[in-house]
Amino acid sequence: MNDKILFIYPKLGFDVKDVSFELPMGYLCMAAPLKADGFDVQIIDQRIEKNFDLSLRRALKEKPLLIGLSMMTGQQITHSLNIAGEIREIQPEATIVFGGVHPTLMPDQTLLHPLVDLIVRGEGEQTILELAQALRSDSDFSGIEGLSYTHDSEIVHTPERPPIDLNTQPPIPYELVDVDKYLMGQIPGYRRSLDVYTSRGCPCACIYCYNQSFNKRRWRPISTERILENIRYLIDKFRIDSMFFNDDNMFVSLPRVYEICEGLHELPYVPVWGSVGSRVDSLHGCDYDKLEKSGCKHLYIGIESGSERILNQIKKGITLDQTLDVVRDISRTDIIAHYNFMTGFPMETGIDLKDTLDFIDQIMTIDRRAYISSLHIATPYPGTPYYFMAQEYGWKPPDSLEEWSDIYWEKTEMPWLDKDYKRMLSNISIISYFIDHKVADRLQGRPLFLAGVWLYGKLAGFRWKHRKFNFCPEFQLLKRLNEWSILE
Ligand code: B12
Repeated sequence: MNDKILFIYPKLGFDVKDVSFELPMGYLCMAAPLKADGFDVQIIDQRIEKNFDLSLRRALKEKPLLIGLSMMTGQQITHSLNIAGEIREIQPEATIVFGGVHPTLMPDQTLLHPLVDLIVRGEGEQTILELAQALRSDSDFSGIEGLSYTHDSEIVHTPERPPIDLNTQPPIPYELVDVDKYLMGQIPGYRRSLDVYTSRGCPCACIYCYNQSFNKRRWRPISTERILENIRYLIDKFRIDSMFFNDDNMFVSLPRVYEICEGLHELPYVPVWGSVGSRVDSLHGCDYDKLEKSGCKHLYIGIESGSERILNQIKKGITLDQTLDVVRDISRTDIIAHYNFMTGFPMETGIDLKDTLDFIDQIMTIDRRAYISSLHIATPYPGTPYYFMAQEYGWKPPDSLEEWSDIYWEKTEMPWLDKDYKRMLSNISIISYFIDHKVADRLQGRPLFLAGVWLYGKLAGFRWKHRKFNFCPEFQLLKRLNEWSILE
């Protein structure tokens, strides 16, 4: 009986060690129930593997029962399809299953691609287990929830699978990957950071986010006990000194966050931590003392716009006053806040843009240590209300799966942004890298780069202060630096 499951994590397109090499968490989560049921799971990460082709060929020799490939919207689609093509050439009879955010949200168009005939929609843990069991016993899989496939040239979608119970999943088998290769130094002074999840989903309605379709605005916390067990394991096994909570929205319930914070003190030692998904409305009134005492160092907070009108239109659910309260509160702590902003919505006027830039200045005046995450142009991703809104403003979505590979904020053509305006927004994005300390903080210990960044910071500061964003010939050089992976 063949019980080999092979998961391959395709490159993302922006693959920089220490910056974007995060654990293939989707695969690790799916491997947990598979392993518990006796399946032999192998994970190959194209970003990490020195000789990827050789590793792939070796793994295929074992004739896996099922091969899984992930797809996030963007370049990962091309890499995923290239790998599928290679597998088909070597082993035409292989069962290849695609999963992840993109196939879940665009199953019909994805299935039109000749290399795709089977998709797992949504959370994969239970669906892949049932599919693997069906394949192992050579039985029919048409009764399994959460699948989309082609049958006699017809597309079939089985009913949607209800969300899984996150608290009854077997422990995540991290040892299936070489964890050392994923340890990162995201917090200055700490080199052994990994991602941890404390919940899935988000109840909010932001129009640019995948959550409304993917998680149906449901928020599901993992029990504090399990979270702490997971962290204890990461400490014991991999000696992590830091961690990033990568949830969509970690702070939905402050009492739960405080409970996690208190629990951290019971561990052999407390790793410092950051959180990627934090909202102003949830943080409003937060007891930061509790967070700091438990090792909190960084919080990423989505503000998106300095225009109340735009905040309302994108259904962000926060106000500028609320935001300033949070900025003031955090400025009194040692926590570094990363404030995220977006630009380029079709309803955004020059005045809204100016309001956003002015608001950023206001934040930086209140909190001189705050980081401003580089401003990106909002992108109409599948499954978001913005995907439909953008079409009302004349945006044409890609006609095929391959074309989704080119959807990325810098590349995507938006009819409401003329060439010069779009270039200016891209320039603002690059300049915003340098208006705070974030790049310099990351470059501690690399004096030559640091000097260059300090020097360019002066020019960027001048440009920012005088809003001179149109003619920036120095960006060719900066693009090269980016390729050398020193920017956040
Ligand atoms: C970590 C992360 C990253 C990492 C990369 C991930 C990695 N492994 O290294 C980094 C930081 C590099 C990254 C980059 C980007 N990301 Co990102 N990222 C995430 C984040 C926060 C967590 C991903 C994760 O591990 N989730 C936990 C696991 C358990 O969930 P999962 O991966 O979805 O997997 C489950 C299912 O999807 C399914 N599944 C997944 N794969 C497969 C495969 C098979 C075969 C099967 C059966 C099932 C299956 O089963 C899994 C278990 O239930 C998500 C948001 C989120 N909370 O998920 C955004 C998210 C995936 N990112 C997103 C985006 C937009 C980006 C960027 C484009 C952002 C940008 N503007 O630069 C870039 C991509 C740049 C590029 N081209 O390289 C979007 C994707 C939208 C879309 N339509 O695809 C998300 C959803 C964020 C959002 N709110 O919109 N990201």
